[in-house]
Amino acid sequence: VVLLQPEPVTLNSQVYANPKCKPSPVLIPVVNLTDQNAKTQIVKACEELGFFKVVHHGVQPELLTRLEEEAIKFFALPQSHKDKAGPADPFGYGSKRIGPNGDVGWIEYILLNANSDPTSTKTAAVFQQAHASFRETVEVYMEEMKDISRKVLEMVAEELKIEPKEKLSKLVKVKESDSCLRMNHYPEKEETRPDKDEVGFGEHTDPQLVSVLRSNDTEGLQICLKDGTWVDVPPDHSSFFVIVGDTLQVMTNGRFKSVKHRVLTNTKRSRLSMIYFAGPPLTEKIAPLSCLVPMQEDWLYKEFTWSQYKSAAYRSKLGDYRLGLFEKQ
Ligand code: GA4
Repeated sequence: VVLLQPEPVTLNSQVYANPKCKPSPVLIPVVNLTDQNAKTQIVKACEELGFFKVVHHGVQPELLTRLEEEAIKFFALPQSHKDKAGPADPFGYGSKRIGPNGDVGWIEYILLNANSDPTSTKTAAVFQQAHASFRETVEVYMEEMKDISRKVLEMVAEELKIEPKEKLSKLVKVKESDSCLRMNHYPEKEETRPDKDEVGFGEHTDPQLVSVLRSNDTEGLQICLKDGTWVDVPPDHSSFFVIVGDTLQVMTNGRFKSVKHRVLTNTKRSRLSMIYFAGPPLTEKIAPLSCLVPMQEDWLYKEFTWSQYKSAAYRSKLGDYRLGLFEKQ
């Protein structure tokens, strides 16, 4: 893991194309999931950045290509077809509007619940409009993403000596876990506004435990360092990026940081990303882990259920600091 290298390094020539973002000397930590030091590297990255890249993850490249192709086909459907699966409520197809409180972005997306909820008519409509094999590909992909989140959380637990050792991973493994998959399509830039960055997806932290992101080879994702600097994340379509969410920040009592991130679109190529948000069951009580922080007076956060946190999130704007409501004074 190489962090904050003193010498500027060439990350990717595309990175320099974004005028809002200076070339950055920061390298994104890379974790080989099969390496015996992976757990130490993961914890270090979660503490320092709340973000890292995963290689040797074991997911077949064909699956990634297949899902990407199916998603491209969906987004290429006539607008009137896609609109039958929208507006997102929060599941289903959404265009430009993100969440219920007025946030917008240069984006269209599909949001799907991992526990395919038969009552969600919007989810059903997505699959009705899509190619027949889309649902199956999505299901296989979600299983793989659940597995990556489980592995990451098991390694975190091992390194931090969390007891019982399935404490974190079981939250994403159980069938009640409230996880979802988002497919984001950032269309090519309009020729009429060639040098203006559009906000594709505004800055925010993810509310869940961890998110696992995969994109095509198009730039746009940026993360915010602790000092407030935004840095480009060079795209890599064969790897995954893991993002620490608010829930893991709370459970580690702030030792891990949920990383602020955003997507700017300033490109002639469209960006396609899929993100799996690994969340706990709705009724799960979230609080700092007593094996890490035995004295309640040292807890930085009040206890809440995931359901309460989610409701609060859906009352907030994308960029709000949602954890503030649950901090102890
Ligand atoms: C951000 C992370 C995930 O994409 C998401 C988003 C959700 C949505 O788009 O429906 C939210 C956003 C996200 C946080 C604040 C609320 C809820 C939009 C919004 C303004 C699916 C999630 O879980 O929280």
